[in-house]
Amino acid sequence: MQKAKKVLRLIIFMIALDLDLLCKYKKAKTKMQGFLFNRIFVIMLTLTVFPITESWARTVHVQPLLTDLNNPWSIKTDDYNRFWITLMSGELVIVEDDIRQKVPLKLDNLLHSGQGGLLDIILVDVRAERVHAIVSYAQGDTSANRLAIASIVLIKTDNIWEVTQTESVFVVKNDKSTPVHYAGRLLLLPDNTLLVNSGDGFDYREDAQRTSSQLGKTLRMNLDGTPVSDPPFADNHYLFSLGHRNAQGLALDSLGRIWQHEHGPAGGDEVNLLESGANYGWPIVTRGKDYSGALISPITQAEGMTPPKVNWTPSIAPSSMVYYGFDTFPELTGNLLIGTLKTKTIHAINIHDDYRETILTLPISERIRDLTMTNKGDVLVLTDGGDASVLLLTQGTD
Ligand SMILES: [Ca+2]
Repeated sequence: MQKAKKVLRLIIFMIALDLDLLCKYKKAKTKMQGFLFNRIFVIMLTLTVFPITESWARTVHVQPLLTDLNNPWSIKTDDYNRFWITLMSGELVIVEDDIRQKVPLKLDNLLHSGQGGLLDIILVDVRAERVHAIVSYAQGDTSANRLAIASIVLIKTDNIWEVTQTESVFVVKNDKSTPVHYAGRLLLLPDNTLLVNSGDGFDYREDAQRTSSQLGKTLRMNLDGTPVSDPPFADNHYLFSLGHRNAQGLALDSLGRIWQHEHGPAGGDEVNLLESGANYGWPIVTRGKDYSGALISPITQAEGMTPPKVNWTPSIAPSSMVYYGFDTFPELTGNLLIGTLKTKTIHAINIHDDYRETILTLPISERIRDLTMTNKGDVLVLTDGGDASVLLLTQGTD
């Protein structure tokens, strides 16, 4: 019976996807037809709810909202119920009233290769027809590239969004020849400064311990890219913390504490409580191994190096994190929600209850690229890859 239900849901989902493709074809013909097909698509998907089987999450429903996203990296929502989704190719997908627009960001010297491309976006100032955002992206070529930060202004005129301003904010000063381990996650702090995860570039892991290098660090700066007035390291005013590998998660909790997660190698994925000036150990202290199986370090703790609050060995490949402060899903209140590429699930970590972990398995097994929340506390999941989707998790009934 369960199997028959699964097959039926899969068939409905496939029909919905086909309808979405048809919708796009029709939309090319006339806007009104596209609008109608979009409506039908949304109604179809509303009927396609997927109950989750875990006991704590028995009332959660998963509803696909958007499909056919080509290698997205980040999703944000705003007070106008719009979605802002970055594509690694350098475009921003803006979804407003079921209409989607793709806006090229005109980033200086964007490198779309390997793990590089347009990465994260944060919305700094949001109005109905004007948005100021900050993005992170890979810049350069495959022999010399780096993480860069840009400020963009988007204006809506006659329902069309356009970039009217793109300015470089910051460029990581150390070039690397590997198009991987950019990290790239951004977080706006309450004091209006910006935190940036800068990766170790894979082949440059020793740099994570060098205060002279900006690789393998959390960086902090003003929104215009100038250094902050209270830097913890005298010799490099952009460093906030060091000893990181490839961090793709940053979140603030209800107490204003900063949480970060990072990919370990084979094992050693971590959640860290970030503090200014602290050293988080990589690559001297790790519970992970090299992909070859070789031990990276026999040391799992050391004086002066802050241990993780949570460690996963084997790896889960954490890609995204939000702090869940809503009570829409009471079981999740006070948890960090962490989306993963490897286990294709959401790991909920209760930071107010001894880091108790709950795993939410989604009925659609996809690598998760990013997470965010709606204003009502529903959870939005952005999947990974060339045919990615946005899934809406809502509270249903038993
Ligand atoms: Ca560590």
